[in-house]
Amino acid sequence: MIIIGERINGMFKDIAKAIRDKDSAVIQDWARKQEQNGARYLDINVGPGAADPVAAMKWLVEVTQEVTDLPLCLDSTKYDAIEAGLKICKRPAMINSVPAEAPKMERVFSMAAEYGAEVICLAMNEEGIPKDAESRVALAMELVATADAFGVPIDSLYIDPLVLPCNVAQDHGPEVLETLRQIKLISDPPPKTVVGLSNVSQGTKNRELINRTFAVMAMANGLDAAIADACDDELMAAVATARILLNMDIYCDSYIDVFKKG
Ligand code: THG
Repeated sequence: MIIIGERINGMFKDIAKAIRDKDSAVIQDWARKQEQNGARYLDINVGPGAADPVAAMKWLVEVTQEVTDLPLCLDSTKYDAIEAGLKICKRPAMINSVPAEAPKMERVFSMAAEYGAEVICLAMNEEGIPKDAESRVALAMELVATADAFGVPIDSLYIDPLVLPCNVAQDHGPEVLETLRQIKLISDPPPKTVVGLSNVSQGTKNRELINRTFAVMAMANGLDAAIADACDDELMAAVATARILLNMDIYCDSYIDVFKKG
Protein backbone atom coordinates (compact mmCIF):
# COMPACT_ATOMS: atom_id res chain seq x y z
CA MET A 1 0.00 0.00 0.00
CA ILE A 2 1.16 3.50 -0.86
CA ILE A 3 1.49 5.75 2.19
CA ILE A 4 0.83 9.45 1.60
CA GLY A 5 2.34 11.23 4.62
CA GLU A 6 -0.40 13.30 6.31
CA ARG A 7 1.73 15.50 8.56
CA ILE A 8 2.30 18.68 6.51
CA ASN A 9 -1.21 19.93 7.22
CA GLY A 10 -2.16 23.26 8.80
CA MET A 11 -4.69 21.32 10.88
CA PHE A 12 -1.67 20.59 13.11
CA LYS A 13 -0.73 23.54 15.33
CA ASP A 14 3.01 23.32 14.66
CA ILE A 15 2.43 23.45 10.89
CA ALA A 16 -0.06 26.35 11.15
CA LYS A 17 2.53 28.26 13.22
CA ALA A 18 5.35 27.42 10.79
CA ILE A 19 3.25 28.78 7.89
CA ARG A 20 2.59 32.02 9.81
CA ASP A 21 6.27 32.42 10.80
CA LYS A 22 7.68 31.20 7.44
CA ASP A 23 9.72 28.70 9.47
CA SER A 24 10.86 26.29 6.75
CA ALA A 25 12.85 24.05 9.15
CA VAL A 26 9.65 22.69 10.77
CA ILE A 27 8.18 21.73 7.38
CA GLN A 28 11.44 20.27 6.10
CA ASP A 29 11.95 18.17 9.25
CA TRP A 30 8.51 16.58 8.74
CA ALA A 31 9.20 16.04 5.03
CA ARG A 32 12.46 14.18 5.79
CA LYS A 33 11.01 12.19 8.70
CA GLN A 34 8.02 10.98 6.70
CA GLU A 35 10.18 10.02 3.72
CA GLN A 36 12.65 8.15 5.95
CA ASN A 37 9.78 6.20 7.48
CA GLY A 38 8.43 4.99 4.13
CA ALA A 39 6.03 7.67 2.83
CA ARG A 40 5.83 7.58 -1.00
CA TYR A 41 3.96 10.90 -1.41
CA LEU A 42 3.59 13.88 0.94
CA ASP A 43 0.17 15.47 1.50
CA ILE A 44 0.41 19.29 1.51
CA ASN A 45 -2.51 21.13 3.13
CA VAL A 46 -2.35 24.77 4.28
CA GLY A 47 -5.09 24.17 6.85
CA PRO A 48 -8.37 25.92 7.56
CA GLY A 49 -6.86 29.10 9.04
CA ALA A 50 -4.36 30.18 6.39
CA ALA A 51 -4.70 33.91 5.64
CA ASP A 52 -3.60 33.54 1.99
CA PRO A 53 -4.05 29.90 0.89
CA VAL A 54 -2.45 30.44 -2.55
CA ALA A 55 0.72 31.98 -1.09
CA ALA A 56 0.83 29.38 1.70
CA MET A 57 0.52 26.47 -0.77
CA LYS A 58 3.31 27.89 -2.95
CA TRP A 59 5.58 28.32 0.06
CA LEU A 60 4.88 24.79 1.38
CA VAL A 61 5.58 23.24 -2.04
CA GLU A 62 8.82 25.22 -2.43
CA VAL A 63 10.29 24.43 0.97
CA THR A 64 9.23 20.76 0.80
CA GLN A 65 10.84 20.28 -2.62
CA GLU A 66 14.13 21.68 -1.27
CA VAL A 67 14.60 18.54 0.85
CA THR A 68 12.73 15.71 -0.91
CA ASP A 69 12.08 14.30 -4.38
CA LEU A 70 8.82 12.65 -3.29
CA PRO A 71 5.75 13.57 -5.37
CA LEU A 72 3.29 15.88 -3.59
CA CYS A 73 -0.42 15.45 -2.94
CA LEU A 74 -1.89 18.97 -3.05
CA ASP A 75 -4.75 18.93 -0.54
CA SER A 76 -7.16 21.87 -0.75
CA THR A 77 -10.76 22.75 -1.61
CA LYS A 78 -9.42 26.01 -3.10
CA TYR A 79 -8.54 25.16 -6.68
CA ASP A 80 -6.51 28.35 -7.18
CA ALA A 81 -4.20 27.12 -4.42
CA ILE A 82 -3.93 23.69 -6.07
CA GLU A 83 -3.15 25.24 -9.45
CA ALA A 84 -0.48 27.51 -7.94
CA GLY A 85 1.11 24.38 -6.46
CA LEU A 86 0.86 22.39 -9.72
CA LYS A 87 2.68 25.18 -11.56
CA ILE A 88 5.80 24.82 -9.40
CA CYS A 89 5.81 21.06 -8.69
CA LYS A 90 8.97 19.51 -10.14
CA ARG A 91 7.35 16.08 -10.47
CA PRO A 92 3.79 15.12 -11.52
CA ALA A 93 1.59 15.76 -8.48
CA MET A 94 -1.65 14.39 -7.10
CA ILE A 95 -4.67 16.70 -6.81
CA ASN A 96 -6.55 16.16 -3.53
CA SER A 97 -9.48 16.28 -4.31
CA VAL A 98 -12.70 16.56 -6.34
CA PRO A 99 -16.31 15.56 -5.47
CA ALA A 100 -18.90 14.41 -8.05
CA GLU A 101 -20.13 17.96 -8.72
CA ALA A 102 -20.13 19.14 -12.36
CA PRO A 103 -18.39 22.56 -12.09
CA LYS A 104 -15.70 21.19 -9.73
CA MET A 105 -15.07 18.13 -11.93
CA GLU A 106 -14.68 20.42 -14.95
CA ARG A 107 -12.13 22.61 -13.16
CA VAL A 108 -10.13 19.78 -11.61
CA PHE A 109 -10.08 17.32 -14.52
CA SER A 110 -9.06 20.14 -16.90
CA MET A 111 -6.13 20.97 -14.59
CA ALA A 112 -5.23 17.29 -14.24
CA ALA A 113 -5.12 16.85 -18.04
CA GLU A 114 -3.05 20.02 -18.46
CA TYR A 115 -0.48 19.23 -15.76
CA GLY A 116 -0.46 15.42 -16.05
CA ALA A 117 -1.60 15.14 -12.43
CA GLU A 118 -3.22 12.23 -10.64
CA VAL A 119 -6.58 12.97 -8.95
CA ILE A 120 -8.26 11.85 -5.73
CA CYS A 121 -12.02 11.59 -6.43
CA LEU A 122 -14.39 11.81 -3.45
CA ALA A 123 -17.54 9.67 -3.20
CA MET A 124 -19.71 12.67 -2.36
CA ASN A 125 -21.69 15.41 -4.13
CA GLU A 126 -23.84 18.48 -3.32
CA GLU A 127 -26.02 16.27 -1.10
CA GLY A 128 -23.10 15.13 1.05
CA ILE A 129 -21.64 11.67 1.73
CA PRO A 130 -24.10 8.82 1.18
CA LYS A 131 -24.11 6.00 3.71
CA ASP A 132 -24.57 2.89 1.60
CA ALA A 133 -21.84 1.39 -0.57
CA GLU A 134 -24.03 1.29 -3.70
CA SER A 135 -24.50 5.09 -3.64
CA ARG A 136 -20.79 5.67 -3.00
CA VAL A 137 -19.93 3.39 -5.96
CA ALA A 138 -22.45 5.21 -8.20
CA LEU A 139 -20.66 8.50 -7.45
CA ALA A 140 -17.32 6.83 -8.19
CA MET A 141 -18.65 5.73 -11.59
CA GLU A 142 -19.78 9.27 -12.36
CA LEU A 143 -16.30 10.57 -11.47
CA VAL A 144 -14.53 7.92 -13.58
CA ALA A 145 -16.76 8.61 -16.62
CA THR A 146 -16.28 12.38 -16.33
CA ALA A 147 -12.50 12.06 -15.94
CA ASP A 148 -12.44 9.98 -19.12
CA ALA A 149 -14.41 12.66 -20.98
CA PHE A 150 -11.75 15.21 -19.98
CA GLY A 151 -8.90 12.95 -21.12
CA VAL A 152 -7.66 11.98 -17.66
CA PRO A 153 -6.50 8.33 -17.78
CA ILE A 154 -8.12 5.90 -15.37
CA ASP A 155 -4.78 4.82 -13.90
CA SER A 156 -4.37 8.43 -12.66
CA LEU A 157 -7.52 8.19 -10.52
CA TYR A 158 -7.79 7.32 -6.82
CA ILE A 159 -11.35 6.89 -5.50
CA ASP A 160 -11.79 7.94 -1.85
CA PRO A 161 -14.94 6.38 -0.31
CA LEU A 162 -14.57 8.90 2.57
CA VAL A 163 -13.83 7.59 6.03
CA LEU A 164 -15.72 9.14 8.96
CA PRO A 165 -14.87 8.96 12.69
CA CYS A 166 -16.03 5.64 14.15
CA ASN A 167 -17.38 7.34 17.29
CA VAL A 168 -19.98 9.35 15.34
CA ALA A 169 -20.53 7.26 12.17
CA GLN A 170 -19.86 3.68 13.22
CA ASP A 171 -22.33 2.32 10.64
CA HIS A 172 -20.26 3.78 7.79
CA GLY A 173 -17.27 1.47 8.47
CA PRO A 174 -18.59 -1.66 6.71
CA GLU A 175 -19.99 0.50 3.87
CA VAL A 176 -16.53 2.00 3.25
CA LEU A 177 -14.98 -1.49 3.14
CA GLU A 178 -17.69 -2.73 0.75
CA THR A 179 -17.15 0.36 -1.45
CA LEU A 180 -13.42 -0.45 -1.68
CA ARG A 181 -14.28 -3.98 -2.89
CA GLN A 182 -16.84 -2.84 -5.45
CA ILE A 183 -14.62 -0.08 -6.93
CA LYS A 184 -12.41 -2.85 -8.33
CA LEU A 185 -15.40 -4.13 -10.35
CA ILE A 186 -16.51 -0.90 -12.04
CA SER A 187 -14.01 -0.97 -14.92
CA ASP A 188 -11.08 -2.91 -16.35
CA PRO A 189 -8.55 -1.67 -15.45
CA PRO A 190 -10.19 -0.28 -12.30
CA PRO A 191 -9.28 3.03 -10.65
CA LYS A 192 -7.09 2.93 -7.55
CA THR A 193 -8.47 3.59 -4.06
CA VAL A 194 -7.33 5.83 -1.20
CA VAL A 195 -8.59 6.78 2.27
CA GLY A 196 -7.80 9.45 4.86
CA LEU A 197 -6.95 6.85 7.49
CA SER A 198 -6.69 9.05 10.61
CA ASN A 199 -10.26 10.31 10.08
CA VAL A 200 -11.50 6.97 11.45
CA SER A 201 -10.18 7.72 14.94
CA GLN A 202 -10.74 11.47 15.27
CA GLY A 203 -12.03 12.22 18.76
CA THR A 204 -11.51 8.67 20.05
CA LYS A 205 -9.18 7.03 22.56
CA ASN A 206 -6.57 4.51 21.36
CA ARG A 207 -6.25 6.31 18.04
CA GLU A 208 -3.22 4.38 16.78
CA LEU A 209 -4.86 1.01 17.49
CA ILE A 210 -8.02 2.02 15.62
CA ASN A 211 -5.99 3.41 12.69
CA ARG A 212 -3.86 0.32 12.20
CA THR A 213 -6.75 -2.09 12.63
CA PHE A 214 -8.78 -0.25 9.99
CA ALA A 215 -5.72 -0.04 7.72
CA VAL A 216 -5.31 -3.82 7.52
CA MET A 217 -9.06 -4.36 7.12
CA ALA A 218 -9.11 -1.88 4.23
CA MET A 219 -6.03 -3.50 2.66
CA ALA A 220 -7.78 -6.87 2.75
CA ASN A 221 -10.59 -5.19 0.78
CA GLY A 222 -8.19 -3.92 -1.90
CA LEU A 223 -7.11 -0.48 -0.64
CA ASP A 224 -4.20 0.88 -2.72
CA ALA A 225 -3.18 4.01 -0.79
CA ALA A 226 -3.74 5.87 2.47
CA ILE A 227 -3.12 9.40 3.67
CA ALA A 228 -1.73 8.38 7.03
CA ASP A 229 0.78 8.96 9.82
CA ALA A 230 3.97 7.58 8.27
CA CYS A 231 5.78 8.24 11.56
CA ASP A 232 3.60 5.71 13.43
CA ASP A 233 6.00 2.73 13.44
CA GLU A 234 3.33 0.26 14.56
CA LEU A 235 1.09 1.32 11.67
CA MET A 236 3.93 0.95 9.17
CA ALA A 237 4.77 -2.50 10.61
CA ALA A 238 1.11 -3.58 10.36
CA VAL A 239 1.02 -2.41 6.72
CA ALA A 240 4.22 -4.31 5.91
CA THR A 241 2.82 -7.42 7.60
CA ALA A 242 -0.51 -7.18 5.77
CA ARG A 243 1.40 -6.93 2.47
CA ILE A 244 3.09 -10.26 3.29
CA LEU A 245 -0.16 -11.94 4.32
CA LEU A 246 -1.94 -10.68 1.17
CA ASN A 247 0.97 -12.09 -0.92
CA MET A 248 1.92 -8.63 -2.20
CA ASP A 249 5.56 -8.97 -1.06
CA ILE A 250 7.78 -12.03 -0.76
CA TYR A 251 8.32 -13.09 2.87
CA CYS A 252 11.79 -12.71 4.36
CA ASP A 253 12.76 -12.63 8.04
CA SER A 254 13.71 -8.96 7.78
CA TYR A 255 10.62 -7.89 5.86
CA ILE A 256 9.83 -4.89 8.08
CA ASP A 257 13.33 -3.42 7.59
CA VAL A 258 13.07 -4.11 3.88
CA PHE A 259 9.70 -2.29 3.72
CA LYS A 260 11.14 0.79 5.42
CA LYS A 261 14.03 0.94 2.97
CA GLY A 262 11.40 1.02 0.20
N1 THG B 1 -9.54 12.21 2.21
C1 THG B 1 -8.75 12.97 1.43
N2 THG B 1 -7.91 13.90 1.92
C2 THG B 1 -7.89 14.14 3.26
C3 THG B 1 -8.70 13.39 4.12
C4 THG B 1 -9.55 12.39 3.56
N3 THG B 1 -7.04 15.10 3.76
C5 THG B 1 -7.12 15.47 5.14
C6 THG B 1 -7.49 14.30 6.02
N4 THG B 1 -8.63 13.61 5.48
C7 THG B 1 -6.33 13.34 6.15
N5 THG B 1 -5.30 13.90 7.00
C8 THG B 1 -5.47 13.98 8.37
C9 THG B 1 -4.55 14.71 9.08
C10 THG B 1 -4.67 14.82 10.44
C11 THG B 1 -5.72 14.22 11.11
C12 THG B 1 -6.63 13.46 10.41
C13 THG B 1 -6.51 13.35 9.02
C14 THG B 1 -5.87 14.36 12.57
N6 THG B 1 -5.47 15.50 13.15
C15 THG B 1 -5.55 15.77 14.52
C16 THG B 1 -7.02 15.82 14.99
O1 THG B 1 -7.87 16.33 14.24
O2 THG B 1 -7.30 15.36 16.09
C17 THG B 1 -4.89 17.11 14.82
C18 THG B 1 -4.51 17.22 16.26
C19 THG B 1 -3.21 17.94 16.50
O3 THG B 1 -3.14 19.16 16.30
O4 THG B 1 -2.26 17.28 16.91
O5 THG B 1 -6.38 13.49 13.22
O6 THG B 1 -10.30 11.69 4.24
N7 THG B 1 -8.76 12.73 0.10
